[in-house]
Amino acid sequence: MVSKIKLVEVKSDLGGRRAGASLGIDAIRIASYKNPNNFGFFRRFENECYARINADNQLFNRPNKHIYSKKIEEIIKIYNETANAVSDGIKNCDFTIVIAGDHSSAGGTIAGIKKANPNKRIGVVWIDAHADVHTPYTSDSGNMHGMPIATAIDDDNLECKFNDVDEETAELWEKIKSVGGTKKKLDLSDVVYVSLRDYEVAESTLIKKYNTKVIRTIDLRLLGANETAHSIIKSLSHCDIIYVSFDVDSLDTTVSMGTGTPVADGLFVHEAKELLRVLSSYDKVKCIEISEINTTLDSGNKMAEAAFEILSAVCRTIDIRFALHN
Ligand SMILES: [Mn+2]
Repeated sequence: MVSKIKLVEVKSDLGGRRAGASLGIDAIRIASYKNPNNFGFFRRFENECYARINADNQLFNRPNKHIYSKKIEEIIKIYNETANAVSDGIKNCDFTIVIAGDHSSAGGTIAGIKKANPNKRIGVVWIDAHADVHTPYTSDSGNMHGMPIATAIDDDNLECKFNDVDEETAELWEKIKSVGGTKKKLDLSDVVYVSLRDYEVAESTLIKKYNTKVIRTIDLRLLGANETAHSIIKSLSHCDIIYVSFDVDSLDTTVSMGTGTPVADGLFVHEAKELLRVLSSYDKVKCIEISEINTTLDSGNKMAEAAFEILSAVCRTIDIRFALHN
């Protein structure tokens, strides 16, 4: 049986340093045409369960008014639209998949999950080379794709304050944190990081403060992706609903360089695929996001092809999950 999966496409590259992440949305569709068996794969989403949020090709068309949270005004708009689309998916569809450009959209996704479930405890599996828990007060770059988790935990990490943030930026930061109805949407101790390997002291201070679980690439490889997935769900068993955020820079640089901030020593495709397949077999997992495919930095369309392989495995698993229930 085919389940009712909501697809939310967030076509934006506003949160990163390099333009092109917004093209990842179309690159993954093109990747689906490589194998004739997959022709028509995206047709299943052409129903009431579909939303596309369009802000492509704006990275260098907008001035940088706020250097510690670049493009924050535009990104607040994306947060609101993403939150509404995701909230609707969580409430009215069997499962929600977000395919995003840069990873800043994930804060909007978390806001949407919280909006749909204000009284539920949210757990997050963050599969990413980066911790994405910077705030305008701690960020070196001011790029908002490094801040999505920080917009959800209501802790600005002022102990590690590094920037002298102006009043307007501070106000906009409070505004973006409020999307979804509450500033505290998530406890950082309810996040599990997978393949985290490139982060700053300010971020590791927060990770230590909340005793957040970090599964390194080597840990996953030694235990196996399948067992790792089960252990993650077990460690989030006190949470009511689980969101899996997959930044393709969690993948190893030998897989592809088609992402804004590639980092060595990442996951292989078969590991990420098995991890996401097993995670999505659990009923508590309601939403998965794939982000940061940048084909302009790739040779061929390798990263999108890897992401599509993982996406189709997730969809197959969701279909099986719902067939078992119906
Ligand atoms: Mn990320």
